[in-house]
This record gives sequence, C-alpha cells and structure tokens, in this order.
Amino acid sequence: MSEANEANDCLFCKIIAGEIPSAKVYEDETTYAFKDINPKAKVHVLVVPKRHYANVAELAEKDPAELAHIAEVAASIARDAYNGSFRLVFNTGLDAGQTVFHVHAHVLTGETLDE
Ligand code: DGP
Repeated sequence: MSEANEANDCLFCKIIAGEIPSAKVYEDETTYAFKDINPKAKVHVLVVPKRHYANVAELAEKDPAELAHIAEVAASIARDAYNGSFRLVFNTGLDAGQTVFHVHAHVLTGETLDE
C-alpha cells in the first residue's frame, strides 16, 4: 500500500480531520491530542502529529522538531492534568503492540503508575 493510501485509510487522520469524533485535549497547527478510548491510566492521552507518519522512527527521521514538540505537549498535558509526572510511550511495530500506524505518543499520568 502506498503512503498516500495509508494516510487515506488512517483512523487517526480521520480523527484529526474531525470525520471520527474524539475527546480533544489539545490542538495547535501541527499537533492534536485526544483521550485514549481504552485508558490504561487515570489520564491517558494520545498526542499525534497532524501529518501522517507511520511510527516514531519515521517521525524522528523526517520531522524531529515535531517529535520534540510532542514531548513538550505531553509535559504540558501532565502539568495541567496532574503534577507534571508522566510516562511517554511510542509502541513501534506489531511485536511492540502498535495497532494504529499513525505515530502516537501515549501520555499516561494522573496517578502513581505501576512499574
Ligand atoms: P497502539 O497500541 O500503541 O497502536 O495504541 C493505539 C491506541 O489507540 C489504543 O490505546 C486505543 C486507541 N484507539 C484506537 N481506536 C481509537 C479511537 O477510535 N478513538 C480513540 N480515542 N482512541 C482509539
């Protein structure tokens, strides 16, 4: 499948475009954040670039400034929702549990997290 088709069929591209509803937490020109549908912590937010990249490795290679921005947005969400402490996870590839192939940072916060 071509990159263009991947983006056309992409669940998170549709959420960013407003074609599928989501609980928005933050938005700016390049970045969108919304509540995970299946939360694994008291606060579980997904932060995504609006441009389609399959995973964090592709994002780091093609748009490192956006990757840094995602980390800043995550920190800001954790400060607003809790005390600034948070876990940032990028599942990358099928064997790591990635199920949606539009890069997304899981921001887990809002409570003391299990190891
Ligand atoms: P990963 O396994 O790392 O690819 O995480 C994908 C996450 O996306 C998973 O935690 C559940 C979440 N998710 C899947 N579909 C939807 C959806 O339609 N809406 C929202 N808000 N989250 C979704």
